[in-house]
Amino acid sequence: MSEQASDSPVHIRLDGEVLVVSIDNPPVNALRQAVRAGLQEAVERLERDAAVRAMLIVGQGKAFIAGADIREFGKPPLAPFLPEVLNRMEAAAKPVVAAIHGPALGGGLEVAMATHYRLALPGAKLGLPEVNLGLLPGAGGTQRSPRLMGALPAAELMLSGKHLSAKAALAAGLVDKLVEGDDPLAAGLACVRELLANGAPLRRTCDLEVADKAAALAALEQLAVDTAKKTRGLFSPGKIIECVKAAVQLPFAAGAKRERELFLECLNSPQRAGLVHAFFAERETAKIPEAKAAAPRHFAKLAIIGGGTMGAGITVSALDAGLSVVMIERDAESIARGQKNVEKVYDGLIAKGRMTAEAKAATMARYQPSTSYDDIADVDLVIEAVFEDLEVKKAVFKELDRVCKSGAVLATNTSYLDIDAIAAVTSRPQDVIGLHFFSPANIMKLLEIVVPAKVAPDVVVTAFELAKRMKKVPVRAGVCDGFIGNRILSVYREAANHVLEDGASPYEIDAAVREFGYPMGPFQVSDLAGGDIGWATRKRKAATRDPQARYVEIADRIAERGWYGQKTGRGWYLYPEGARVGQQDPEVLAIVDAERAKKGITPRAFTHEEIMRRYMAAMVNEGAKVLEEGIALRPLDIDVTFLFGYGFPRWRGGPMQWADMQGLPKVLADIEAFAKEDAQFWQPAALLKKLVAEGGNFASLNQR
Ligand code: HSC
Ligand code: NAD
Repeated sequence: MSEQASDSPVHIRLDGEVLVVSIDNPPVNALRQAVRAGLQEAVERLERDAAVRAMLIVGQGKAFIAGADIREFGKPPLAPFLPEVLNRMEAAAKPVVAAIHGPALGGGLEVAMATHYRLALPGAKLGLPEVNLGLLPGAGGTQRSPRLMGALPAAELMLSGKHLSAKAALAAGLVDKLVEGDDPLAAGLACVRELLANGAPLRRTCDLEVADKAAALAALEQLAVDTAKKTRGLFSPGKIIECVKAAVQLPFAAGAKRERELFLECLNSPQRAGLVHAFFAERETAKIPEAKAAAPRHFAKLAIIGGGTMGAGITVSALDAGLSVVMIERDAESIARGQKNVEKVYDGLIAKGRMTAEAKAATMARYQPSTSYDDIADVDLVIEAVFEDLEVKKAVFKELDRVCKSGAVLATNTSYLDIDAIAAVTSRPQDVIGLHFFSPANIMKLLEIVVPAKVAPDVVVTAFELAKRMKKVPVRAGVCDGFIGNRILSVYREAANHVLEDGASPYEIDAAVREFGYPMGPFQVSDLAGGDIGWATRKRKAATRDPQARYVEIADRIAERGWYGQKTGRGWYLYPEGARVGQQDPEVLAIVDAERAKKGITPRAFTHEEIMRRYMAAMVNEGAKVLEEGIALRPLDIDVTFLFGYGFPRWRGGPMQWADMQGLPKVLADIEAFAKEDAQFWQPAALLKKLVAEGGNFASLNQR
């Protein structure tokens, strides 16, 4: 029987002598203010009600408690605060037990660590993933976890953001007991009754000492050095280690005070804002207009046309999602190579001990190689990944139209080509869609779902369902040259070329971009992907290029020499004997100088900040154009595209979020200043001007 206001997300009732506290805040029982208030009320009842001998906390639905309510960060704080509620709970003179059956993350695990006994059911997932949001555990988690599991394992858990299974949590000392079944209430009540019957003593985590303090401090020193190298530019990891040191060196209350100070520093940092934006944006992109009106078509069997780099990677993704695949290639030799490309991925996993030969055989049993289109008459969905040539793709789609069953979804993995034109060669444009995977397709999370004019809504929804099955992050895009990502990329890459020709070296530009937080700069990326790819695109576009537009020929000069990057041993960098990290090449600098001289350009110096202002202004301006043309639904779709497909630093939230955080007037002022040098390239987007005039921001457009 509920003895509380029915609208409270915390149900408190007495079961015999046990106060059962059930958290009921769907979908994941986040600790919003009303939940904290409910918990506090329960603790007060525990303290004052003589009929209560113990308290049990359980979560309703699929989670125990997934942590603080992330939507509350950045808003004025609302009492009661979790650390105080938990300290009071831990101090209670009667036992408190947590029975964990699903995610117990962040503040959720902090609740559990402040109880006196913790049970875990098979589906439990325990972790302190605050680092992924630019935070640290702020409700005693940095002080209690080292006391339970040891300083180094606790720090590693917090730095990795990893979730532990029930078994792993038991081994780590985070929980006291594993119980079978899926009913946390029954298991929890049985445990509480046993504890009461045995007169088990209270065990307060805050009273424990961290084990082996001297060794722990030495290990933390080393961890701090390693972490600073590994998490370049990130703010909260170093603070997490500071908190763990405090846990080793200080009494609980003093350590918790230090944790609060550092938590607030993290909370107020721009990195927290960027990372929280990324968290929600990643979950929003699947919310598309078509989903309201249509259901996905059934699919179980796929055809992949082409077994090259992309076709093989997509095949692996499909097989890993439990789907069956018929791969089609041009001839016997090509299909043998295609199959080898697929098997290479699994053999790599076997070599690393991450797959067994039996599992590979079971997976490959769902794979069928073929050189005949007649073998795909019964497939539900086709993904074409042949050469990037419109005529070749049109020929393939004519074949698909001929052989595929009615209602089959026909997708192309083109990077740039006009999907409306591809759809038009079929008798069923309503079934044709773009599925733009990124390389390596079995690893990269981004999937641009490109929606041509005539496609049926249920095909779009099917594509999103496929993304979900393949564990990809889908982004809805419209048809244009390069869709969202590659279209914007080609513009800021051009801005980088301008800076190169005007005076910065490729090595300075790469360094500036890395300093901003990217793992690699654009010239390193070009060397990795192969300079021939961009060269081919430039040649394809040469006929339609505006002769008035500035064109930087330096990359062509490099490619003409056959310097395609890593695969040829040199590109923008030198890669002696297959080295993967390039060395600066004086000959490249000489080519750059010669090209400048040819155009009469006197090179000037650029600071890293000046380089990035141009790089980012070009990115944001083109992003705004992509939005005003409806190619992207919302700014967050652009952000997610860059976070998951282009290595944009997650802690900056994405380019549009970055622009909001800079202030749009500042970005527009930069573009207008650059336009004085090159008015054709730097044409401010109408949407950007409108937002600045209205005092608006991109975030306001995410609410659609
Ligand atoms: C934290 O806990 C800080 C603490 O240290 C407290 C500090 C207090 C200090 C005070 C000092 C004064 N909040 O992912 P899904 C939504 S930080 C709000 O699709 P799944 C999500 O947006 C937090 N909403 O489901 C989505 O909404 P939609 C640490 C949250 O089954 C829906 O739930 N915890 C939310 O694939 C379903 O989510 C974390 O970082 C939250 N905490 O995965 C855990 N969590 O339907 C973050 C989820 O409207 N969450 N939502 O789109 C996760 O990792 C995953 O969501 C789960 C479920 C594994 C829980
Ligand atoms: P690739 O050259 O590695 O593979 C293409 C394969 O298609 C070859 O194995 C070839 O034999 C096969 N093929 C050609 N014509 C065929 C036909 N008529 N029938 C059956 N098979 C045929 O190329 P890739 O890098 O895998 O690119 C494939 C597509 O994916 C292109 O449209 C490309 O733009 C796109 N794409 C590539 C990348 C990338 O980084 N490589 C990223 C995203 C998208």
